[in-house]
This record gives sequence, structure tokens and C-alpha cells, in this order.
Amino acid sequence: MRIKSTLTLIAAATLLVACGKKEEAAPAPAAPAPAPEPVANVIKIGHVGPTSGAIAHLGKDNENGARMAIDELNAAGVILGGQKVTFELLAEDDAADPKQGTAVAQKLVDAKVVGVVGHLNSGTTIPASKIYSDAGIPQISPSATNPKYTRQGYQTTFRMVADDTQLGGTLGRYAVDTLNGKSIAVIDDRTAYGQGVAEEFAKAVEAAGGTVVAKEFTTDKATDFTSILTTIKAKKPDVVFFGGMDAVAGPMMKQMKGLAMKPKFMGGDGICTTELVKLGGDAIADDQVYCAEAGGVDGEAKVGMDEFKVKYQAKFNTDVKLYAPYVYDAVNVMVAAMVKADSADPAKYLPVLAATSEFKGVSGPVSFDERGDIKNGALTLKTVRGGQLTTLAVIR
Ligand code: ABU
Repeated sequence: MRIKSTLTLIAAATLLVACGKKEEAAPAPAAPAPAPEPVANVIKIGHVGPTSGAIAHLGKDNENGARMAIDELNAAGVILGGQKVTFELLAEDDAADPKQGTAVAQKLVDAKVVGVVGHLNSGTTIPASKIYSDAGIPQISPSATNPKYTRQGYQTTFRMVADDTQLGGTLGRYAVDTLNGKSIAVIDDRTAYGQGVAEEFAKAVEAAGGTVVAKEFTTDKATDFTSILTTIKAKKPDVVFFGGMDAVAGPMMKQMKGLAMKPKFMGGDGICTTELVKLGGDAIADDQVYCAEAGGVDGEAKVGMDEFKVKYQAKFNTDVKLYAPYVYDAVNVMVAAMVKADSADPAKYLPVLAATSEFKGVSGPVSFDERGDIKNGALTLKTVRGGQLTTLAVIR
């Protein structure tokens, strides 16, 4: 209706200008037509991840997942309020830096996004969540696992994966009960994720009867671990756990090999990637690494995930690194809530999103508990064998 009347005005103005050209003496044309109103049927969705820096491969992976969902939704055609709408992805880079995270969050709010999928890191997701909450904008993180994210009392925070309590707790028990670890060293990178998952791991080790013989830390930008590894080597641990990301874990494993250290090496979802296998190279022995993705599917549900991976490879000419399927599902679950609410107004679709049930994604069924955490979240336990990341079990 709005578009039709604007077009009518433009047509009338064009006619007046054309008449003026024919008759030199004609009176001056009426006031110019008003500028066209903004097109109301473009719906902006934000995505944020670190597409620069040491874990840009993971940020790009997440962004690709969002782009794939948006492209498919636009191709299928979505109707809201009786109008066909087009989704526009506003993709921002937070470089895994908390300050840049809040800056781009504010930029997205100012750009009037109706929802945000991201951020990737807990250290950026948590501070950004206040900005989205203040603006009433739903935020779904596909990968931030620090429990605090959904425990701040905000109505707008949702998480697609299991949190560090489940992740660190399961890995800690596994280190003692299955790997027979008795003396265990723990390193973290001092980020919200790395420190949090390492603490949960250490708690579970001690509860299961293991001993934490060393606690060391580094940073998410460090490249030289000689000092902390030498300290740890003297304690002769059976297992070294690293709370941090693959970009640091790969070089750390190389330096462990250089120091003739051969303990089992464990970590959470941040190291559970094909990139770790690449970066660690021949420093990774078979069945030396144990890690867990904070999600996963098995049985019949695996078909959807496998199909997604093939489609992703064909579209982006690269393999899924880690959380692209969870981002893809996050965008789709957000839009499914808009469709059910018949509105992209955050105030209208937020309660529908919170009540999501029976959404079947490629990463499994999606519904949220009262805090916005995924219900019945899974973990996929993996090792590296024959130079391949190999699934051992999906645990709930
Ligand atoms: N969950 C691992 C990577 C993202 C984060 O929580 O910082």
C-alpha cells in the first residue's frame, strides 16, 4: 500500500516534468514528490564472530552458516504480515576482543537489526548481551559456552550448545574414569571460556578422585609455552588439559613434543577442530588428544547433519570447522519464531522464540529452558586417530 502510493506520486511527478518540457510557458511544477519511504520488507539480522585474528577460521565458519541460512530463506520466500520479506545479514567482526564485541553490538543495534546470532566467544558474547538486552533484541549464541551468558537474568539470551559445566564436568570425569588419569595438569588462556572450562574440568577431576598437580596459564595470543610446559613436565602428569582454542593448542602440542612430553592432551570444544589436527601435525599421536564438541547428533538425526556438511562444502568450497551447523540452526529457529509470531518485531517474536519446541535442526532438536539454554544438550567426544578427528561417542 505504502509502496503503491509512493509509485503513484513518482509517476505523477514524472508526468508533470514531461509536460513542462513540452510547454515552455506552463506554470512551475508542484512541490517535488517526497523521498520514497524505506522499504519495510527488508529484515536485518546481525551475525558476529571473529573473522580476523588467530581464530578467524572459526569466525568465518560461523558466518558462513548464517549466510547459508539467510540465502535459503530468501530463496524459499518468507511471508510476514502478508508481505514477502527479504532477510539481510549484517555480519560484523569482533576479533574475539571484548571491547570490539561491545562496539559492534552497539553498531548492530543502531542499524536496527531485529535479532543477532553470535557472538562466537564467551568473552565477547557476555558483555555484548547487555547491549542487546537493553535494546530488547534477541541474541542466540551458537558457541559461547560460559554458563554466565544465560545466567544474568536477561530475557533475550539464548544458547544453542551445552555449557562449560557440562563440558568441563564430563571431560574431567572421563580423564579419571576412562583415561585412568591420576595426576593431571591444567592450563587455561585466561579468557572467559578458557578459564571457565578449565575450572569445571579441575572440579570434576577432584570429585572423581584424580589430583590436579599443576595449574598454569597463558593467553589466547601466546606462541611460546616453554616456561609453563617445563614446570608441568617436572610434575609428570598423565593428562594435560588446556582451556582455550585450537590456534594456541596446536603450537602448544608441538612444543610438548619438542620437550619429549607425551601425556594425553585434553580440551573442550575450542580445540575440537580439524584446524587443531592441521596445526599440531605430527606432534599429535593417535589417541593422544581427547576433546568434546558442545553439541552433536547420532543415529537417524545424523543424516541431516551429514547433508548439511555436503551442502556447505559445495557452497563455500571448504569443510565445516566447528559450529556452522549451530549458526545455521540459530538463524532458522529465529526466523521460525518470526513466522509463528507473524512479525519481525522483537517484542512480538521474542516470547515465541523462548517457547520454541519441536524445531528440528541439522544439529538436532532445539528448545530452550527458562534461562535460554538448549534443553537436553549433547556433547560429542572425539579423539585424533590417523590424522583425522574421530568421533568416539555422543553423550547426553
Ligand atoms: N566454546 C568455545 C569457544 C567459544 C567460547 O565459549 O568462548
